[in-house]
Amino acid sequence: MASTLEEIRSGILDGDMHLVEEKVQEALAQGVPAPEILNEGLIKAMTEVGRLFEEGEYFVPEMLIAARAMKAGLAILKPKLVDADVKPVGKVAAGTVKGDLHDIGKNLVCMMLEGAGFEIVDLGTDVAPERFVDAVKSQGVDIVAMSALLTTTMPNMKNTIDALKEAGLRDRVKVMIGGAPVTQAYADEVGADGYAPDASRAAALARALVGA
Ligand code: B12
Repeated sequence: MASTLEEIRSGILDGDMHLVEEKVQEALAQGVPAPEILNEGLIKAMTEVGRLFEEGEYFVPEMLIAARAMKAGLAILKPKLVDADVKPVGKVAAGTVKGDLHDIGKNLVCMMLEGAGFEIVDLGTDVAPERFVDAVKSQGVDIVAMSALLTTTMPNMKNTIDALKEAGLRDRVKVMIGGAPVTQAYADEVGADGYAPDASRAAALARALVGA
């Protein structure tokens, strides 16, 4: 018979949020510690989702519904994790840069990062450089994650990095960038710490940037 943690994992892979909610409750009632449910259930399943996406077995819709199921489980688990004093792997301020309203990819990245154990400060879309700077100043952020889908808004990634430098904050945070027109070469050119082509690799990159 499958263990409850296995059922949570397969519920996430199938995108079955109701099953995931039910099984997370069941695991808690069985006395499985919340950090174990997080690591062996939710994060392990999202790692597998990322692998399936990279291998071309899952596409964006499968990834979105898996992430939604993971979030449903995480919502039940969160208060217990606070009780157990589980610290997130790191804090990420994520946003689509100024002038750009595309947020599907950015939201997917946020969900995968959450699935990888990060706390997310989602700044939304059309985020001006000074708003990223404020988030770093006031929220103890470890990583700034910027998304751009328009070639015309990509320069705002560099403008944000410059604003972080001007505010004397550049050494305090890692900067990662992505979005369809963005490349590793562009990341190198603007002085970002990392680039990833998709949400699954964004999660792996973020963990590497904080040394997790
Ligand atoms: C959906 C869409 C829209 C929707 C956006 C809805 C929304 N809520 O996001 C609407 C209709 C609003 C829209 C508007 C416009 N759009 Co539009 N849009 C698209 C479309 C079809 C899909 C984008 C998308 O969601 N892809 C799916 C997601 C999952 O992929 P993704 O965003 O690339 O994200 C992945 C990776 O890039 C990466 N990633 C993303 N962000 C980050 C961040 C980090 C840190 C990391 C590590 C990784 C990462 O991970 C993600 C998941 O795997 C694209 C075409 C395309 N094929 O890209 C055009 C496209 C981006 N749009 C385009 C244009 C021109 C526009 C408009 C200017 C049109 C107009 N004349 O009004 C406006 C601009 C509005 C604005 N100011 O932003 C052009 C851009 C051309 C260019 N070279 O700049 C495109 C390429 C269409 C085209 N072929 O012409 N658009």
